Amino acid sequence: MPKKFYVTTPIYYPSGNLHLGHAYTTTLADVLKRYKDMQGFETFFLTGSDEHGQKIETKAKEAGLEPMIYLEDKIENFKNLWNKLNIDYSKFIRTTDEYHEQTVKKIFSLLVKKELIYKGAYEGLYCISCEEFLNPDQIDDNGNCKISNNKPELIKEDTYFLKISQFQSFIETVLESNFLIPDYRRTEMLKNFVEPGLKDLSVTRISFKWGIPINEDPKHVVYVWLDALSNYITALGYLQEDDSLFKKFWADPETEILQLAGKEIIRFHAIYWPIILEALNLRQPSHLLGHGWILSNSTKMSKSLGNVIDPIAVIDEFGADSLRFYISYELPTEKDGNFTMDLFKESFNAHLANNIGNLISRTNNMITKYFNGYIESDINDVDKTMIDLANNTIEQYQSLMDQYKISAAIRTVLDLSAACNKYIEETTPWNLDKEGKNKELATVLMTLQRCIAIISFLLKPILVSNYSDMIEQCGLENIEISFENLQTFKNIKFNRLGNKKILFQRLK
Ligand code: ME8
Repeated sequence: MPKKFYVTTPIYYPSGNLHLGHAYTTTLADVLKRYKDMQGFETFFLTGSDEHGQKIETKAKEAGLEPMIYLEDKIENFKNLWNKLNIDYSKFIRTTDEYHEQTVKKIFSLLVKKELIYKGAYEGLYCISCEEFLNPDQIDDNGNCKISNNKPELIKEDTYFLKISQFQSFIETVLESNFLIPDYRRTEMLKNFVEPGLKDLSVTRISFKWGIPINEDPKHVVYVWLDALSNYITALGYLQEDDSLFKKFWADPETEILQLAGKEIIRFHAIYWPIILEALNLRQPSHLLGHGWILSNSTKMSKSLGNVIDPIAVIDEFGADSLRFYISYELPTEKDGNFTMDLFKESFNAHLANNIGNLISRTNNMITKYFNGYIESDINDVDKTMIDLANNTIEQYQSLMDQYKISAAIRTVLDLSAACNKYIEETTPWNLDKEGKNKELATVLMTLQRCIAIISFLLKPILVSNYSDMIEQCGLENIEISFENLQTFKNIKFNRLGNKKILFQRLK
């Protein structure tokens, strides 16, 4: 039985167009999904849109449209972006999908039956942009929400509460485990939200309509978090007639479940979501990867602040792979990162053009020049030191990817490529040719060819569009490559080099 991997992104608000921040999380999920595919896992990758709530209702009204009409365009745009970015999701969930709405009602009723939901009244300051009630420490000196910069509204209304407070010690145990990564986020959560004491969560509203009306009291609509978080299981068929995906990708304790979320919503995924799952007697995800923000002029790139980069513009000008590379390599998840066009171009030139592109081009030129594109020698006639280094890289790369450390994994590949470029300088194949040392020349070039195949394969989850060109050029078109057969090359035999195309041309 193949191992199973389920990966999710947050479902994004269609209150505006998606920007680089959304492309960031979704690309990371896609890279990990593709990596697991390469390892032979059976995978499922979920993304989607979070369509209820006051913010969407207001936006639609401003546009003079019914919410569903307003949403059509936006969702088209979401899917268009994922298509352009080569995002290979298995399912796109919309919280307005009928099956999702019906299941959320069932979840609500189940929680009522378990006496984990009760009716009360709420008074507090609500940030519409973040769709959450704010604690005093989430408000700045001017009375604005620290994240969105918007003025919160005073709201006083009847609401149903979820008894979060009852799960204090449960959540302490969850956060003391290795569920939330990186480590330091656990301490943050415990210190800021759990230690002060968990407060019950308001899960319904009555002052607007754009949510899921509950069966028990239809003037109340479930909004944002209970609705949104449930998507991770409703999409798989939880409490529905066909729940085979749910059984396979969630209920099975063997499935590796990874959820990704930006740091501003870790609290919902690391506290409320585990509690909802526990309340429903369901297993926990294996890991929640909480990542930092892409900043723009040292504040969060965000729709409400209007300081966003449009990923479509970057893809149209430079191609999807270059953006996928920048995101995966230059923006490690442990900290906040920056994106400017200058940084983007510098990174592209240093790593893709000057390091990898250059290695491929000079190696292939020499194989063409000295051997007419095909080296006739024993596949084992290679430089052992270099091959050991390459095999080490394969191991290290997998170990880092298994810990979801994508940037560090890519670093190992870039280092191997740099070592190959250095190997060319040291062995000077042009001198070996001049001196008539044909056997040595063949060994050097065969070693490089093998390393390039390894480099290409390891970058396959990131450089999705260029991969086939990289492989074709090095003479491995239609040859099955896997992690196992890369270690020995027993089953990999190079053909004559394929058509040459310039890969990763330097950007001005
Ligand atoms: O929060 N840097 O939706 P949302 C990095 N619907 N990542 C960023 C980012 C930035 N500057 N800006 C956005 C919601 N993101 C809810 C989620 S899930 C059950 C409900 C990414 O449209 C990051 O993943 O505001 C962040 O958590 C998410 O987009 C927020 O998207």
